[in-house]
Amino acid sequence: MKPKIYVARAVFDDVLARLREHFEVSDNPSDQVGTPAELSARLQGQVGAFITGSERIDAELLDAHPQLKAVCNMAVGYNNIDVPACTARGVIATNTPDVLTETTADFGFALMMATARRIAESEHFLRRGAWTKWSYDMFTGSDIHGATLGVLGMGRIGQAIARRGALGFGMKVIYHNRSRLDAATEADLKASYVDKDMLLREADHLVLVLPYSSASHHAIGAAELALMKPTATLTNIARGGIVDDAALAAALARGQIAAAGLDVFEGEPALNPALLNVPNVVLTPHIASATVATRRAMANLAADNLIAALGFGPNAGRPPTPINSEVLKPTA
Ligand code: 8YV
Repeated sequence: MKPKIYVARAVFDDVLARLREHFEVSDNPSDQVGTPAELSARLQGQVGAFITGSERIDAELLDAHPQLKAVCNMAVGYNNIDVPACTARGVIATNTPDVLTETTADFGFALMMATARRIAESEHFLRRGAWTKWSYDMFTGSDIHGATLGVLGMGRIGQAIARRGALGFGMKVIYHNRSRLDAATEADLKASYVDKDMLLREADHLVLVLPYSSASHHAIGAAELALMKPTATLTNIARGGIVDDAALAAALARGQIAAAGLDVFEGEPALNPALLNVPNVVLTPHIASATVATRRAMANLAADNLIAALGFGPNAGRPPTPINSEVLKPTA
């Protein structure tokens, strides 16, 4: 008899078919995001779960399902998974790094540019029929080329954004991260390490690419926004909760910074309504990794992880991208 797994959200048919070769699959073709109780009910008897960032895996859920052996996230960020709780119970958790790096960096750059050059705001103006004449200062924004790019969180995606800024647009790149990059990588990216206050004070365009944790909760709030230049832009493609959205909406409304681009929100898919009332913000629904090719790569990597974690396929027992590899049996 095949082991049972739950695929918590709709996903590509061929990826489901790959999973069905090895497992008895329960899926969710309606793509409803279940409540924690519904997720728990669907996990009855399942040894593996294919999840996305919308499904929360915590100690209570794991305790209710001692048969669960693997939770495989179709996302690089894994703040939806209590990893220590998984590790303590011998449950392998996996994510999907690397396959989305360049796509997500493209989007971060695009959102930063749309924000600085007021693309969404001017399109709304045009669509509502408000364009009657050309004016010298109509929708004047700020330059990207030659400006100072600030990157908060210099992991894989942060570095890919820095590379675009330095090599493609002649930007001066400064960054802040928990740990400093080695000198060779800094030289390659033409990026200079600065403390967080300096990053906030100096950046013309600040992009957030750090993981969410209790330590990064509201890393950008009223005090941090107050340090930024009134001409600066802020782009968040990381996670909701890293920015205090209420403080940001207030700062945008009073012109404390010029504009913001947000792909992620506190409590998403709900939005702080104050953000809808300020014109100088570009809002997108968490789509930074959303190209067909990348979503396929993410889904296939999550499936590879689940297949291997449950002892099947060429990598049986060795999922390619584990988060808590200490749970895996040592190789002989
Ligand atoms: C996902 C993301 O689309 O990978 C991540 O961490 O934020 C996005 O690429 C989202 O989390 C759905 O799982």
